[in-house]
Amino acid sequence: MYTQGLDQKDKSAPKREQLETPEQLEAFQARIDAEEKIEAKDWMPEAYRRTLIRQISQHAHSEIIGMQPEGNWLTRAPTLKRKAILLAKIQDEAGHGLYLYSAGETLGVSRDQMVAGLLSGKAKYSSIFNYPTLTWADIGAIGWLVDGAAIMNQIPLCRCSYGPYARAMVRICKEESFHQRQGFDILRVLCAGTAGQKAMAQDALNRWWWPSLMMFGPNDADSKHSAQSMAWKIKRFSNDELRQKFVDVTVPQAEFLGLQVPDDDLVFDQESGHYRFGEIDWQEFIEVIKGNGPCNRQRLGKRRKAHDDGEWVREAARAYGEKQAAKAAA
Ligand code: FAQ
Repeated sequence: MYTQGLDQKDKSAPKREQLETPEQLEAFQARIDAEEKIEAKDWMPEAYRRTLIRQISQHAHSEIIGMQPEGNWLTRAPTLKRKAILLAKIQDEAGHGLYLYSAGETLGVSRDQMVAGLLSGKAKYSSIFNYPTLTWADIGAIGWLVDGAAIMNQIPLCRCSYGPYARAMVRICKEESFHQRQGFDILRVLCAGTAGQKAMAQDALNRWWWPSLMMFGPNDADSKHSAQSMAWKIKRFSNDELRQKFVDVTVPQAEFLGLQVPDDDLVFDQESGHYRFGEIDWQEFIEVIKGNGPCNRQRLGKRRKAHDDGEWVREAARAYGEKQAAKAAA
């Protein structure tokens, strides 16, 4: 059904790659090393283009699927004000998805192809959005931890070597920063409330802490794309470096809230100035990205239904386009 996947485009890629000369590759790397931005019409190695399409489309899909866990609480937000804020945040995420699909399109892949990759299950989206939002405190935890982790990863992407992606990230990061604060504020209020409210906040932290650390991807030793992506300055920091920065910033915030980070091995190392933390359950991470997380089927099922329900809109737009074209030709 969803057949216009990314891989169709990729079939011709090795042929184009074979035409690349060492001089072209060297000149390209020299531009990267000189911190020049690569723009859509510039020459680029096919593997660079493919890496960007993979990362940008996965990033866009994450923003779109990421609307679902929070959407679950729109009708049950505790006050009108919280509801209005949550609605605005979720709309921002949709906007991020759209800027990112546009950035992806500059690399010669259509939005339809990228969306088909998501709907067919071929393209990944962030593991974090396959966990359920069981209580209102989960909405606080998503803003504080998930948007917090997203910012940590995305601020360096504002300096990504590919211009259209880097520029899209500037606005996205400003909005994510507001999202992070609104999440922290939800938890701040709950933590200053009744014992039951504080317990709800603690329970949310217990469930979201480890999946948030997984957002940064596998450990550096197991990250198959990191070395090349860093050489091309798509990524500026490794997965483990960003995860460490996130832990260092977030643990004092948990302490401020009076919450306990669910990690018995967590300890501040005076010498390095960093927190040391326990081992991530990588088996859980692998299962989630293989499609076996608690909500994977529900998330993709809902997205496919939304896509199918929207078919009449696409059909109407096509018919209108044809009418306009016929009129112009007459
Ligand atoms: N989930 O070699 P690496 C947000 C995959 S946006 C699923 O280390 P790379 C906003 C990876 O794709 C959150 N898959 O890969 C929001 C690769 O598989 P592949 C999304 C993961 O690309 C908030 C394989 O594992 N942010 O939260 C994950 O160098 C609230 C090997 O990994 C971005 O996408 C994972 N967590 O580094 C929205 C940021 N981690 O493709 C709504 C841009 C790794 O070979 C509500 N992306 N994999 O089949 C990146 O920075 C990078 O792509 C990484 C992964 C760091 C995610």
